[in-house]
Amino acid sequence: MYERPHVSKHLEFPASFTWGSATSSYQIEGAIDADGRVPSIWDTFAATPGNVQDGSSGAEACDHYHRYPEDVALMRELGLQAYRFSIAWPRIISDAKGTVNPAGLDFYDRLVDELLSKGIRPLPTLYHWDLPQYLEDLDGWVNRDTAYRFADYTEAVVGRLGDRIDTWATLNEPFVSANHGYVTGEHAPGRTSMSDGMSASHHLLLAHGLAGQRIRDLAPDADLAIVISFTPVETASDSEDDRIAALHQENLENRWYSDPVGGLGYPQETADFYEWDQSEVHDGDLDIISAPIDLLGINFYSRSIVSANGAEREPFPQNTMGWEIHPPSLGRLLRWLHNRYAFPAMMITENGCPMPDDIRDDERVIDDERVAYIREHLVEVHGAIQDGVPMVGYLVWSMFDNFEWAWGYGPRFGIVEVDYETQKRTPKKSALWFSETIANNGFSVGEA
Ligand code: IFM
Repeated sequence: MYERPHVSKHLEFPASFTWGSATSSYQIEGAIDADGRVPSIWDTFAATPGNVQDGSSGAEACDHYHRYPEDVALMRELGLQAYRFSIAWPRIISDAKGTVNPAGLDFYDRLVDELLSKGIRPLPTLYHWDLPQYLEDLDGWVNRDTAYRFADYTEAVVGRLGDRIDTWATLNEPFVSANHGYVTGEHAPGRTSMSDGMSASHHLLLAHGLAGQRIRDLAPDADLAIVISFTPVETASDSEDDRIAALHQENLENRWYSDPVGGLGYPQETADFYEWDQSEVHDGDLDIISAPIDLLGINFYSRSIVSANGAEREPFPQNTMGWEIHPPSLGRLLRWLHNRYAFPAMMITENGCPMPDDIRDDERVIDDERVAYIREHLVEVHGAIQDGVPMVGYLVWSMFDNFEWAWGYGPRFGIVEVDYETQKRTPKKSALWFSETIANNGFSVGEA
């Protein structure tokens, strides 16, 4: 068991610290045929039996597309200061020719206005895995042209919303897009080729860089961000084989994206190990990718313990998806990121956990384990801030229970329970705790 850090009783966060929650388009919106939306790779993937554990899809999800006023009102009630959502590319660009769908933009226009009218800062991410199917039909992220299509899509969105957005995030977790989508096949589009995964990773990063240029041109006052997932890797033993396995896992999962964005290029030993000749990397690409960002979004859930013969886990507590709960890894990660890259600011753009949620009083889920998870991770964020790490906010994943990709609706990450039969939203105990934490800009250690 890790030892809980010894901390003073009340943890106060900086006055400018931003508290909020996060979601993504395909996981909550539903309304997949509304107002000219075209199919995404997730509609196609989920329609194939066996791809999603419970056979479900995001077709209805939380019906947020229609219920957003009620959802924003609940955010306001809880006192959230920011809301991170993603924009669905298939709602905005209808075909490979680049036809813009104004009705799709209208939805996000309404959502942004609704948030602003309630004093909530909109934090959009431009790509959270729902690639239009027509682009996958042209080879998806393996096709360099997709990066340029992403920049055009970005231009359409920033052109419409740019007057009200202070921070744009380009991609969410490019590692998962490239790895799960093109290497392991566990996510859409379900392809299984290491070399396709390498191409996809580079084109995703290129897309980030090209979109960043459009954002800088169209919204020069806005901050530019990318959201990267980090799962710190530890080696299962000191053996040479385990050490090498851990090194490549660490490079692939954690440095593959942040190193090029931070100006360090791709981790060469791992590129060599996978015999990636980098022929996709054209002259100038790495400069485009490493153009300065203002904010690094960090998604953190767990760590990995890696051995040459497959991951070995120690018996630490795990969430319902089998991910180890290990808050100290977050504190270490934040210090490491700051030392390695010194990005001007960093924000936790996702952190949370699926729990059984099987204890309730008459009204709500009593999710003390989720409260403990969030609190212990916030202790780590607070500790990093004390050490000078420029952490500017924390967004809990997720605002709502929602469609957890290949797991379907089984895992529940929300601080707000969603009854998928009735679409009723009920804040869990964690939502009330989070609300109080926001109101106090901190919390006392030891309370639950
Ligand atoms: O639900 C996902 C989210 O879409 C991206 N980050 C991890 C979450 C939990 O798996």
